[in-house]
Amino acid sequence: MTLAPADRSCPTLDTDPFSSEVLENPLPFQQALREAGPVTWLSRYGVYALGRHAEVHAVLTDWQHFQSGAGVGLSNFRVEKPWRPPSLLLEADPPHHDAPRHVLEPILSPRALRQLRPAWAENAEHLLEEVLASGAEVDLVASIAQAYPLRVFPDAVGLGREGRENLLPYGDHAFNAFGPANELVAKGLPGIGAVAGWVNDQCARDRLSPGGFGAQIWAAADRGDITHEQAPLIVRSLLTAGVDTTVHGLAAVLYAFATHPQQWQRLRAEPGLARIAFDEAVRLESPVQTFFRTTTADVRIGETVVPAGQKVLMFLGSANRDPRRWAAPDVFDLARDPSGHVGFGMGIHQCVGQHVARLEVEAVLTALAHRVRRIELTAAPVRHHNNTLRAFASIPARLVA
Ligand code: OVM
Repeated sequence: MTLAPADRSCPTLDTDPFSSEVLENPLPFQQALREAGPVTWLSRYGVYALGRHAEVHAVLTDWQHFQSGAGVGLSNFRVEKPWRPPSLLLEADPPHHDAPRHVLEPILSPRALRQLRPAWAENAEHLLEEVLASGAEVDLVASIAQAYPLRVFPDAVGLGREGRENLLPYGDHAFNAFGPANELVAKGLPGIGAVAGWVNDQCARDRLSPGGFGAQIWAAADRGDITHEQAPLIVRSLLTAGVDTTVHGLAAVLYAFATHPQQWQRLRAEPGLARIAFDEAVRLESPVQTFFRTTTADVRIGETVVPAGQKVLMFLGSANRDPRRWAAPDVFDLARDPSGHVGFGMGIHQCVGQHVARLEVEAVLTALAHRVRRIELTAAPVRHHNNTLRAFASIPARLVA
């Protein structure tokens, strides 16, 4: 049986966007999707897909017609039981979404993060010294992109020392689980019970050290801003969304500089460009590639009427390279204004942790800009496939001090 759209005039693509071929290089599929029209039926999964910036942006900012409460993955929570209790933030709509969001926002705000900056900068300098001392050639993924967030972020949440290695496989599985139940999901299943058990245990009040993000979430429950039942699930959101995303964002910006040496010289001359560099790398690489919404009513997109209750897949990475929105979209360019990219989403669900990510990446890039003249690839980078994330397994490189 091939699934057909309700509205026969809607263009159709039969490609599986979660196949290993597309995950290895999604750009040709994304171009075909953008060129097919403002909305396209994906026959393989029976969902609508958006690849252009205008429509992705419009859907992200219209939570009334495009809900998250039925899940932001392929599976509809009203039909299928989710693999874990839904996130109170990501997989919720107003009004339920709002109290958790308002609790988390000030805890992760630029103002609140100011006190972390000196320690995070020092931490980045220490890590870089270790990396430079470790030898001529390094894997930028393991030695920096994974190592740095795993040093600073769990401490900021207030986690103990034991078991932090569970964070990466947990996040990797959570992001795979937004896609279809393919072999990437199957590969995570045998270990996920133990990993998720550890993550859930860390969300309890007595596991979280005073002053950290986790303890601040519990303090909000004491004030009555959220319930004590909600608190551990909001801590869980930090542990789900706060590690792999930053790791792959850092890898993206390091890869971008390794492949654009003139831009690296520009950053060295002007380290204040570190934040622009990160946003430009998030635009170009889009570590989070896709999210779904579910229509709450019949809605028109372009010429197509999408019926109520339909899943709509937004290709953030495609919107971020849409030539209708960006000049020379495939070029990493510190001279451009990358604001308006949808790599962190847009609207009420826009990444609440983005300031944490920015501070981490700024610390690392600033340390590198002061110490490293050149970042040179020494072998071909290897991609890590995930149903939602655009990621690297390894980026072999030489850092020339
Ligand atoms: C969550 C969450 C939020 C954003 C992304 C995400 C796995 C999860 O609240 O658990 O991806």
